Amino acid sequence: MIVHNSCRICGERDFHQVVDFGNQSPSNKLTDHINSPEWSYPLKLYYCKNCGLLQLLHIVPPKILFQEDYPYYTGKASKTIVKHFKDLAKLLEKEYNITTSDLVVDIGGNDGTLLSGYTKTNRTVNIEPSFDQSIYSMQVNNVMYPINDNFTPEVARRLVDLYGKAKIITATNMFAHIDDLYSFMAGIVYLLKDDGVFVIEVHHALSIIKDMEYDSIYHEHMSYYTINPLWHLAENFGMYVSKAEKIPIHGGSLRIYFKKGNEKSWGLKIALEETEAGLHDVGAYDVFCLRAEKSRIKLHDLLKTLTDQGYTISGYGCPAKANTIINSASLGEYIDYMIDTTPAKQGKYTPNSHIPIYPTQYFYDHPTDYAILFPWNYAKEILEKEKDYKGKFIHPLTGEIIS
Ligand code: JHZ
Repeated sequence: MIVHNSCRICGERDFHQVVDFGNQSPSNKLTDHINSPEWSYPLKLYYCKNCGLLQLLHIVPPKILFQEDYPYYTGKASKTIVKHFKDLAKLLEKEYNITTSDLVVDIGGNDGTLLSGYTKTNRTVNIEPSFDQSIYSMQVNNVMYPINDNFTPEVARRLVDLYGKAKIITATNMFAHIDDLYSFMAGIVYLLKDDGVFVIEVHHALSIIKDMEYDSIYHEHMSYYTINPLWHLAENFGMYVSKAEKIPIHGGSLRIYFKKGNEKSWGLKIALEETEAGLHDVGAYDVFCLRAEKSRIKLHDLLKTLTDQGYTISGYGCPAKANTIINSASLGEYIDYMIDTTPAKQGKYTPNSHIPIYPTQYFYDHPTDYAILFPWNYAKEILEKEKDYKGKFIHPLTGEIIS
């Protein structure tokens, strides 16, 4: 484990501790057996008082987090996210006039879902550290060049030598996973054409703090972004933010477009909203910490009461964020089982709490009185699909009964 003592973006050392979840196993490290050995690492979130970046300073080696048996498959996660990424590819290829000769790159492209959405070029590159995912992206989603590696300047150089520079580079739901942002951005500058665009999507720290989405805090997410640190980063690399949008995915995310040049960055309206929400003031983080603690106590007490009354409880879906909630609120003993649509998660056990994970059919064959809707970000899709469920869904953050 690496322990930093300075901010990943501005290098300053003045931090405010936001939350401390103690030692936790990484959320996607599902175990094969109930007694498999597990490693835990501190899970603590800090706020940089200089540039405002929310970040973890205790870093689990990326090899452990992303290379070995990474079980998250975008294409299996939800219809909503698949549509989201295919729509993004279509939008980008239209906006940037992509033609057959253009190279498009997705970094941390997972199973290739986003790249499968391009229709104007098939020169697609997926730079993906997980071996299984990169093979899958080629076999199932027709990615032309799967590169099984982490993205570094060296990989960028190799890519340019082999296939030329890229017109579009995307990094969605992986930009928060990068520890060495300076090496990463140097690679982007090298790989991107001068008139190209680099697009990222990250969970917005404003949503995390305002809507108390504390479950987004886990080892994979090393940074939690507001606009200011992204401006800072762009400027350091001769780039600017050419567009900044708030999008609803994952409970509220940012979609940021970076281009080469020294123009003034966009995103002021979002930055003002962040200021109004108090995100430049440590008080907002103390309030967040208290609200998260209350939420955990409320959920714990609800599950205990229901169990004492003889009701049964399952977890509907096993996203990574479920494990932050289960472990930080000590819910393991109240949840009989979890189900998940992802084959790579089925037959395994949740980290630390050791709850078995089954395919969705198990939920129909062994219905519980209550089911915790851990992927609350897909509530609409799930509630539509499960309208015949006789039990009740529980929202894991508010502790409210949904149906
Ligand atoms: P989901 C992901 O996190 C992955 P996760 C990653 N860590 C990241 O950075 C964030 O997104 C932003 C299951 N499910 O997307 C499938 C059902 O079982 O909310 C998935 O395992 N039945 C890279 O893992 C999970 O829920 C269903 O009907 O926290 C959803 O995972 C549906 C709709 C989903 O994010």
